[in-house]
Amino acid sequence: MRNAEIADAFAELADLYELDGAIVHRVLAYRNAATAIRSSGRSVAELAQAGRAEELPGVGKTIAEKIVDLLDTGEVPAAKRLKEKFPAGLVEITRLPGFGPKRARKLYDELGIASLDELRRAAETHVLRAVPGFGRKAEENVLAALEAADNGQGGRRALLPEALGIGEEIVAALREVPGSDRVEIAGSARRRAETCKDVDIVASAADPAALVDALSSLRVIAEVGTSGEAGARALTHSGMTVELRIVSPSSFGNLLQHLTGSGRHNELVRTEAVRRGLHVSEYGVSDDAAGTTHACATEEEIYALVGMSYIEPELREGRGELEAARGGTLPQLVRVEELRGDLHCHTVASDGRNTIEQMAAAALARGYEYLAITDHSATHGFGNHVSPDELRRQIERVREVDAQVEGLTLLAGSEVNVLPDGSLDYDDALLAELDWIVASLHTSFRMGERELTARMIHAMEHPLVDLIGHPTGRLIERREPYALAFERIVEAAVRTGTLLEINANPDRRDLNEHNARLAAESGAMLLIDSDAHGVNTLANIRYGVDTARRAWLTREHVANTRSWPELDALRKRSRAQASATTRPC
Ligand code: DGT
Ligand code: ZN
Repeated sequence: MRNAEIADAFAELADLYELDGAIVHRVLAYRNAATAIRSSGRSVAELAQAGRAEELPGVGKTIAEKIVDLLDTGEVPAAKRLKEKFPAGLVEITRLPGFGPKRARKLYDELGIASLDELRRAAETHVLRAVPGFGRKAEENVLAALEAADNGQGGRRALLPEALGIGEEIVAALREVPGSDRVEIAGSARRRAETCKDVDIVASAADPAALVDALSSLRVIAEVGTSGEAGARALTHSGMTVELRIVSPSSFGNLLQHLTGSGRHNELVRTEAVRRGLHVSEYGVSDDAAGTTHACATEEEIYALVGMSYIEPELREGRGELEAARGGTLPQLVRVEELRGDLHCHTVASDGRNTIEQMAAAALARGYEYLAITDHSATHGFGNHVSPDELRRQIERVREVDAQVEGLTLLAGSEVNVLPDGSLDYDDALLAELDWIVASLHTSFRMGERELTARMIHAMEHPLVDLIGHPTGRLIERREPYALAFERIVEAAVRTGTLLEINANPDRRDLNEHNARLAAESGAMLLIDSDAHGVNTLANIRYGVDTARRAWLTREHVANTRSWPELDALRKRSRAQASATTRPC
């Protein structure tokens, strides 16, 4: 059973428990476990069978046992029992945008609605508006959501750039409104998660109504649903929900901290506060014994009150950040300004849109010191490819442009396809003429785990391979990672001195934050690349930095925070040379 299937089973179990009115902790526990299982770089089925599932974050004894039950019988017993209690259609309703188990349960109790079809009929015949908490608007929203679901857009989570694009546009506009004070993105977008369900925005303003009016009149906004002094919920034309919340400046920090989440992080903060006799909420930090409430204008004050240093939003996932903040051992996270070059990009020679000259100029404009041109090799399976002769000419052209461009070291590279047997797509003599080699898998990745792992390790053992590109091959929300034994890949990376890429393409973000953290902790060196296919996508590097920050990485862990000579010196080929020259005769 694949991780995604196991994760789906636990996400469904969480929904069922919520339908059943279980306490929120239980529901959250299963949801967190589902997330950890989905994003694990290791086979959870294998871990569970070896009795080691509890090594996963958020998985304790109870959930570990349930995973084993699921593997043995194809079903979690508790889910089976609950499914007998609730019709299957009801679970589908909980997944509609604007719903959730509580509202679905209410319609089930009041009107007996137990399927999407029954829900559609109830909205069309206006029976829905009779239920408290549902009105004319709710009926319209239901029909819109059902239509979106029919078009295959239901329950869709947007990739980070879409959410940030909407969020940054709205924030910029609201900051211009007279009387607006602070306006910030919160929620998953502020934490720079891979995907976002909605865009959360927190603001403070002397005149909240003016802020809501300004939101309604923005071009991106299609309609505003509920709204009032405390904020508004709106929908963009692309179907994204925007939640705007407005507070007084004195407790802006409290609401921002609360709505930034994650839910798990907040829960842990609250638990820690309780140990100190404090209660943290979106309204303030209250001392029950003293009967006082401390409103916090900034998040720093909240963390200070519970005995911690400020925690960056990207770390707020309940992955050890509270302990580190208490102990003063939080990492100094890598920043996008610290990157000094990009070592993976494409030009018109393969499937890129711009020339070498244009890419070099764009890299210079970003302030980079170096750029590697790495077009695809011969057998990558799509677009133009670069034959050995063409590669020789491309190397010459790169050298020419390098001589012309002041202030940028332009490297002649290639993104070489790794063939099914682990060998590379050009012969060694040609590879030796290149300054920089990225090896990636683009074809034949439907292999068993053992073969695929061996294939990648074989490529890593090649003395000229500097970097493995997008090592796990996943596409966010679209394609599962290759069947790799990731721990063995990390071990090989450390042993051979091969760098591992965090590919910053927002569809990939590969390595993901879990694998990148594991790799760095194991002593592997990482490198953040844009994989740009044109001058505009060099800026995608920010999403790779987001992943690196969510993986707790500092500049030390990331090779391209170094100058080219420094990075060059730590490559395996330089090390091999050094040891060859110092070897005694
Ligand atoms: P998303 O929207 O699924 O991409 O992820 P978030 O993290 O943006 O979640 P969202 O929009 O539902 O809520 C924003 C934050 O508000 C969330 O990260 C934590 C906080 N929050 C919202 N509802 C609850 C709740 O019921 N319990 C707790 N502890 N926190 C909540
Ligand atoms: Zn959100």
